[in-house]
Amino acid sequence: MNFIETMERCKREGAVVIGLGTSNLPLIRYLTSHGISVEARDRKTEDAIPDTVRELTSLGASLVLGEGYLSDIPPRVIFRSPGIRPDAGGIPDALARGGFLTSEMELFFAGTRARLFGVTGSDGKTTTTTILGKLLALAAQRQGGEGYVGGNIGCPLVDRTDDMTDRDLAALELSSFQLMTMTDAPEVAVVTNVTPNHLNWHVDYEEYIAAKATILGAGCRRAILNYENPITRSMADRTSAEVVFFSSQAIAVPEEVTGGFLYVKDGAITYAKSGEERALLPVSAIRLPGRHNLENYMAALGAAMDVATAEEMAAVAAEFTGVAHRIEPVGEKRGVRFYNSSIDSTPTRTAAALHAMEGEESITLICGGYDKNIPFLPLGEAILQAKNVKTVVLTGATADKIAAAILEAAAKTPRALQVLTERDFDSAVRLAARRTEAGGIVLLSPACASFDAFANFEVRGNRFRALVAAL
Ligand code: UMA
Repeated sequence: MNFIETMERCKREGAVVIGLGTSNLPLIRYLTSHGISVEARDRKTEDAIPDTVRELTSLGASLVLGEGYLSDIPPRVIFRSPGIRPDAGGIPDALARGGFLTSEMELFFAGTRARLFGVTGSDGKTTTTTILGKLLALAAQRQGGEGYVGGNIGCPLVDRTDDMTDRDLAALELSSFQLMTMTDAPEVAVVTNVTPNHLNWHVDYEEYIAAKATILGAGCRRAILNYENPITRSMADRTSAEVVFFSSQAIAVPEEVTGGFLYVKDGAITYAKSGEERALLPVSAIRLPGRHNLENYMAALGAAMDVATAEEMAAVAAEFTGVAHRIEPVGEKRGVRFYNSSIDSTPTRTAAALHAMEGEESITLICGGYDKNIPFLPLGEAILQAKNVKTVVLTGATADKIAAAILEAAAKTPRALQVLTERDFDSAVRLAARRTEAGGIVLLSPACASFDAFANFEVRGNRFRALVAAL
């Protein structure tokens, strides 16, 4: 259904909105402002979300809360929030009876006049989207429009739909949860890389990969794919869009690449196509550390290169020093420096953070958190390979699993490494501080989500910052 058909049906029948969080509250405001009556559902009870209940009641929404929130769903237009599986509870039954499943993001895609640039991947989404958003903002302003940044990064855009014009450019971070049921793709799509993640939510790794590949579906005109990741490389076969590969490792355009290719040549990120080359940005202009950030820049530049100028790319690189909670320096005590990388919720993110800190002498790593059933052996291996990691302090629900993975990896690559466990987060941070000598670093890079002890990674990172300040 297109935007007008969806809105018309909502106006006739009313809409059902399931999940009352960051994505769907602005959606409900938007729908009700268009005269649509909303039935709002969530597994939480009224006591857990009193402010939300008050607001929704004042907007005239009816509420179905707590146990049974997925039963007897009326067969109308049904909006699910990203965290709710499309096959949860009574959703399939409502669809079988004529309901239509969609989402805040899908309605935004259908309704906006802005040009859409989507970014997905297991790691690097937020930084790539942030860089891309800055490039698009400069490019949009030059043409009299506005740049927007939204999606999984924490900012829904549906309530801005009506204000947008075709001079606007939007950078969207899209998660597998959002993409899974999308039928539209953005004009330009980036897949940074794909490694196992969210395996406690997706049925299996195949479903996760397929969800990510949705970003390359109908409507996508250009795909920016990581050449060094086998899964994203093979995604070129799953799209009819023009493919541009990027590689942080290639020293020349590989023979089999026939389309566009981004790589580092003579110290600059360079775009090569059909024998012609264009230098986009000197690598030395990038102010973020590590190969993964070079890749984030390549992906963002590849996505923006038709709208942003080389001057705009240089201006963004000169100004951008990183995203909060991502290898963020948060203080120095007794000669020990503390870095908050609370956003690292997967083993690959932690491996990337360790990679970025290669030049450091001595690191105490704080690791562990909520259990998403991700295999931890790659984390164990990354920790053992990073010779400057002298101590690991394990915390949270996954502490024992990570300890076992480190032991397993150590059987293959033995070396001296102190592994301590302190289940409570605050005590773990204090222990890490005590065990680190002047000149060393304490790095919070949990390799896990935060939900075992915190509302989200930002709360965890802020707690870390506060604990460091109080040391
Ligand atoms: N809920 C249910 N039943 C469920 C799941 C959730 O009733 O089975 C309810 C919860 O009680 C809660 C509401 O739904 O009240 C929350 O919805 P949600 O968990 O779907 O999340 P939102 O608050 O709408 O936030 C979502 C993203 N969260 C998830 O995908 C889990 C946010 O990404 C995103 O910033 C926001 O939309 C923007 O619109 C967070 C995230 O962790 C940061 N994303 C994952 C990641 O990046 O790894 C995918």
